[in-house]
Order: sequence, then structure tokens, then C-alpha cells
Amino acid sequence: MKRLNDLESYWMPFTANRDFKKDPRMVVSADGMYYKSETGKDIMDSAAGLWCVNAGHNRPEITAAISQQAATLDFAPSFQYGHPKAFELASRVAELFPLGLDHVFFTNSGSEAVDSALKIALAYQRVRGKGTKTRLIGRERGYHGVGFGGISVGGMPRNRQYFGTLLAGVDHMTHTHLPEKNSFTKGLPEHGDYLADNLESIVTLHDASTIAAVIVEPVAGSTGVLPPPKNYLKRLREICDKHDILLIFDEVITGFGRLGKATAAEYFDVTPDIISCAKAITNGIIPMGAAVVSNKIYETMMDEADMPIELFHGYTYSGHPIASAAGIASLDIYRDEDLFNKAGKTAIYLENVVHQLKNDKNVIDIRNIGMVAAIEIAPRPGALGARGYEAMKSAWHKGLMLRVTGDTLAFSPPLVAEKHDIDKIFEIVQSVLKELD
Ligand code: PXG
Repeated sequence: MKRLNDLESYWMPFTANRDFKKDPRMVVSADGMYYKSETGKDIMDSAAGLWCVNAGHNRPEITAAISQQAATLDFAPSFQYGHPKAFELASRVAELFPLGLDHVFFTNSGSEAVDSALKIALAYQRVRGKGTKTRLIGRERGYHGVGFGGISVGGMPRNRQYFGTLLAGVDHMTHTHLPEKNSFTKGLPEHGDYLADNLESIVTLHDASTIAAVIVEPVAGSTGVLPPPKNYLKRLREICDKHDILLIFDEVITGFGRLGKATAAEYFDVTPDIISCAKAITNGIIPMGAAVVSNKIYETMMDEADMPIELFHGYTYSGHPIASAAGIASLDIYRDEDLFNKAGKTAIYLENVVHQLKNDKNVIDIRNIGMVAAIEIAPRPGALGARGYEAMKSAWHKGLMLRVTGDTLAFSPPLVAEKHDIDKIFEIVQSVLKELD
């Protein structure tokens, strides 16, 4: 007989389903910096949901915008018809993003934003008469979502190994993690900018005439928080320019204030040709993503495309009215509360607090940049990831939602976090570390 309303029907994403269902961590509401669990316990959010709730939970301005929009225009077709809110949000995003990246293609997630960015890069090369430029270059340890494009350019082995042959014509640069030289660095690592030259070797191997684009996360997030070595991104930009290769920054995590600026591009003063973003574009309240594209790419597509529809790509829900309304309301909050600057200031405090855990049990590295930090703990011999997983479970029982990747604890609190919130997060983390064998 079918059992209804148990936990089996829902196949949870990126989750140890069997273990979760034995001892669920269930949240039922959220406000500000806190969730409430099913049993009524406050659970501090140290990850802004999944790196997306930058203005904190339950913002009445956003919920009001959503309900008003739902009652006014619940849906409008995104192909061959428009509605004003999508245009308004696109202009607002273009205004926030670097000069010259003024065109916004909406998607519903980061994965779709990445796949859209890759497809736009390929279409652009072809439309401008460089149709042999088809290769896509990613980086080891990169995370670009879970679409076939994203896992092909991505460099996280488990996200790739089960899923067949992936896209052809993809290569990867080496990652930039150099623990022997850079561990316990505050901010950007001193060593490793020369790793950008790895792209030169890849160009030599394949020839620039076969390469369409390079995609990197400016700060690698999912793999365990790897800030780029000083000057690395500038060198990547120079090599791409030299060989007429597009540079894509995947800013799904870094976009909308995570580093104290609207984008990592602004923070690092390096302008890519396309930025993929998602998450905090709506404060996480409703799914949305975007590929934000340079004027050069957009104008070439408009001027040179050989069909009335310039790009054969799009989603039913591209620029969904409710997501657009949520996006506008979120950007209003970020502006009115000067949230990105606030994040830049709190980041200094976060850096000091997190590095105080340097001598705690099992800690082998601490990394941070902006409102992002990571504590890497030594794997238990023969059980990679076990300590990290236990830390996550123990934190939950102590009232903290903790993101863990392997044996790295990753922190990305809402940007509204105050100093006392940061203190509380790391008090709990310290007590978790103490008890972890
Ligand atoms: N690119 C990057 C850089 C990301 O971080 C995606 C693409 C995909 O976005 P969607 O919306 O399709 O999930 C991401 C998502 C974590 C974690 O804690 C990170 C992500 C998602 C969930 C958890 O490491 N990043």
C-alpha cells in the first residue's frame, strides 16, 4: 500500500537521504538571521540559506512586492511578449554590474545561468564568423551548477563521474589551492598567480582558434572557499584578451554584495565578458538567475544574427513577473540599506573572529574573503568527509545551520549579520570542534 505523507516521497537534492530521513533536520519558518525548527528551536543561519538570503529572512518589502505582483500579473509569456518588471529589473542589474555589461538574459537558477552563458559564448563566436571557436575551458574544483554544460566545465569529480561523457571539447585549468604555501592566509593568497599561465599551456595545446571561452568562479565557493591568489584574475583576463577568448565569471555566489561590492568583477577590478548570477538576485525568495552580457556580445548578436530571433534559447519562466518583482524589491533593500558596504565592514570583523579558531582541534586551514569564510578540518584517516558531516549534524543540535563540503566548514552569513551574530556563530562552531573526535 502507498504510504502518504511520510518522508520517502521527496528525493532530496545533494542530501544523504537515508541518513536524513532517520533523523530529519526540518525547518518550518525563518526570520532575520534565524530559522525555527519543527520543535520550535531557533537555528542560526550561518549560510544565508544556500548563499542567497543576503538581506536576511522574511523581508516584508519583498513579500509585499510578490503578493502584489501575483495579484496583478501572475504570468506572462517570455517568448515574443514582454512585461515591464522584467525590463525594469534588467536595467537595475545592468546598473549595478560593471560598465559595459549592460544586457541581461534571465534564467531560473545558477545552473541555467551558466549554461546560458556558455551557449551565448558559442553563439557569439559563430555569429561573428569565428565558428571554429567551440572549446570551453573550466578549472579543476570549479562548481558551475548541475546542468550538462555546468558539470562539463566544472571540476568537482563526484558531480561528473556518474553522468556519462559530458560535453565534448572541454578542458580544465589547474585549481589554485596551494595549502603548503598559503594556509591560514587572511584574504587573498600571496602565492599562485602564475597558475593563470596554465591557460597559456592549454591555448598552446588546442590553439586559440578552437577556444570560445574560459569560465571561472572568481572565488571558488562550493569546493570549499578558495579565494584567488593575488593578481591571478588580472592575469587570466590578459591571457584571454591576448588570444581573443571570452572570459566568463560565474558570480552565482559572489554577485550582489557577498564580497562587499555588487560583483566580484568590481571587487577585483577585472571585467569579464559575461557574468552568470542567481541566488541573491531575489534574496533567495524565488528562483531566478541571469547571464549578464557585454555590449560587444549583445550588439554583435543584434547586428549580425542571420535570423529574426537572434538567440534560439530561453525558458518558459525567463524574467517571470513574480521573480522580477522580488528582484526589484531585493535590489531596493540592498541600495536603501547600503548593504554591500555594510558587508564590506562586517567582513573585517568576520576575518578576525574566524582566524581566532586557528589553534582549535583538527583545524588545518582557515580562509576568508568578504562575507565568506571557511575552516578546513583534517579528515579522519580513511574517512574523508566524515568529520565535516558530523560537524554539520552536531551544529544543528546546538542551534546552528552549517554548510559543509567534505571536511570544510563554509560560512556565508546574511549580509545583515551584526558582530554579535558573527560571535555567536563561531562560539557554536568552537564548541562543535571541541567535541569532534
Ligand atoms: N555556479 C556557482 C558558482 C554556484 O555556486 C551554481 C552555479 C548553481 O546554481 P543553482 O541555482 O543551479 O543551484 C552555484 C550554486 C554550497 C552550495 O553550499 C553552493 C551552491 C548551491 C548549493 C549549495 O556549496 N551553488
